[in-house]
Amino acid sequence: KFTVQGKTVFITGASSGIGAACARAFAGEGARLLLAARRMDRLQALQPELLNAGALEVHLLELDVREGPKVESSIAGLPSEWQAIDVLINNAGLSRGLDKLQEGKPEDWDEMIDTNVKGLLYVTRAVVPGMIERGTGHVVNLGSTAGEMTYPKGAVYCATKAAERAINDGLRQDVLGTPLRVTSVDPGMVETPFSEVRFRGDTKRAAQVYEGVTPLKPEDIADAILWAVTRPAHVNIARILLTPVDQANSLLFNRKT
Ligand code: NDP
Ligand code: 8X3
Repeated sequence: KFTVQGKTVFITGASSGIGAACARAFAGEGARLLLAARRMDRLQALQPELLNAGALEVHLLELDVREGPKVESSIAGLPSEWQAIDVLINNAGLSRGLDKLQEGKPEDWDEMIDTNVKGLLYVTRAVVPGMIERGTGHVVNLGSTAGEMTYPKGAVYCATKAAERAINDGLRQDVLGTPLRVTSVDPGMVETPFSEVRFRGDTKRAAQVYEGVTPLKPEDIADAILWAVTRPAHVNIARILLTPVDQANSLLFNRKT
């Protein structure tokens, strides 16, 4: 088994939902946590709990993954003891709106593409060369059932997750011959602030998304990620697709309402 005790785990989007759950899961294994997001107050509020849960050390990084040059300089400028990243969890991401393509807002498209696709690329580009140099590393990317099957009014969000899938598979091919591992974790419906973000704070509309089903919890995704990372060093889990029992794919749900 690959142990994460004392290893440096970099999680983007650690201020909420799945990223925060990953921070808790890896804290419980005694990892050193490098946590990034735009909302530093959220990360600061999480820090004492993570140290109590067993994290060896926690370092916080204010980062907007959309800002390419800043991503590069922030990661290159980390204190030396935080430079050797063992595990990168590319989790930062979002959806904006649920609109027919012909009625969609280009600014929503930009935000999703800039964050979910370009942001993921920028962070990966800044971290992977060091992993190759040190001869160790695991990149975990957050995909989605949305990347497998497009749903109505979701073309652009779904496209970003289809892109994640191609990038995940491409990176695995490009690091072949190194000891690096590359995994995509692709959840279906997970109850997090994701829908509140999608509907720009409309909590009533967000709550409807989860009505009549038992969704996944962020901890379920963190558990799958921790499992993939802790396989023996010669085992690469290429992809994990997980849904609630009430969900068959990105279009088909068992709603009890
Ligand atoms: P949340 O809204 O709870 O968390 C999203 C995280 O991403 C926040 O920590 C946010 O931090 C961060 N983030 C967003 N934009 C940026 C940015 N520009 N720079 C840095 N960080 C950013 O949603 P989830 O936890 O649900 O989502 C996490 C990932 O999981 C996303 O990639 C999402 O697409 C994916 N996913 C979610 C599913 C779900 O049903 N919830 C299902 C499948 C995949 P901050 O705002 O502080 O910067
Ligand atoms: C998030 C799941 O179905 O809301 O990726 O797009 S979905």
